[in-house]
Amino acid sequence: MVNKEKFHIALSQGKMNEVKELTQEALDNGETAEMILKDGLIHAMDQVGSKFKSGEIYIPEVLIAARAMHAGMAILKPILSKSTTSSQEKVLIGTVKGDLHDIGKNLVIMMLEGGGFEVIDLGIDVPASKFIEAIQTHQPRVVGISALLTTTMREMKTTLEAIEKAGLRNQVKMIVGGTPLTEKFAGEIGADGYAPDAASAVDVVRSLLVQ
Ligand code: B1M
Repeated sequence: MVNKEKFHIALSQGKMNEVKELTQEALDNGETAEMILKDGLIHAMDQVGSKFKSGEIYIPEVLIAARAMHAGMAILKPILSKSTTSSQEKVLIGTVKGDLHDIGKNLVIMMLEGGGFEVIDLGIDVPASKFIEAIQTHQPRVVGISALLTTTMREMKTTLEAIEKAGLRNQVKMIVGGTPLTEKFAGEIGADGYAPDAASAVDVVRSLLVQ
């Protein structure tokens, strides 16, 4: 079993090497990458989020925890991104303008790569114009947008509208995700799909491609 408490202590203290060691140790003990992610890294980061919300900790602490989370994710990346199939389908993905959160998006990328997709990562704080430019350059079949803030959720609608206005909406399927989102919101802004987590994002992308 993944030692949730150890992960929590190491991650919340920003101990990158310790998080790496715990991740490797769990793998060596036969835990799956998915379990380590869920019960180790994500569980610990959720606790950091709760403390941040209640004002027990501040942004610097969250940042060092995020850095430690990335260190653990780097150990899991080769496993999660290891694909046995190659669909050659391209997925373009980015965190919406005004939003700097990228841990969840990076996980979605790892899972998609593991699912055999070629992923083009536009990074964080991505304006609609950059999505449009990248669609024209890379010609993806699917575009994914991530948002973690209630304030940036609205920017997703702006991005979808801009893609429509540029005459590119019929070329791509759009999937959105991030903690504050719901299936209902995704429908309201005109997205084709919504995924609550990284694993289901792969299923949603696959289902959009057969539509
Ligand atoms: Co921020 N932050 N943060 N933060 N932060 C949240 C999101 C918050 C919920 C914390 C809280 O109050 N409890 C809160 C948002 C409140 C709200 O809007 N309702 C918040 C806030 C307020 C802020 C600031 C405004 C704080 C401030 O400045 N006063 C600020 C905003 C900066 C900005 O973006 N402009 C800010 C800053 C930061 C840091 C930079 C310090 C850091 C980000 C570092 C980084 O990402 N590199 C940070 C962090 C780490 C968090 C929390 C603690 C953790 C987020 C995370 O990485 N979770 C978060 C609290 C929380 O969520 N518990 C919080 C782990 C990750 C695996 O989950 O990102 O949900 P998640 O991704 C999931 C799914 O959502 C889904 O799959 C992923 C994997 O399963 N998913 C998709 C995500 N994208 C998807 C896309 C898809 C499909 C699925 O398709 C395209």
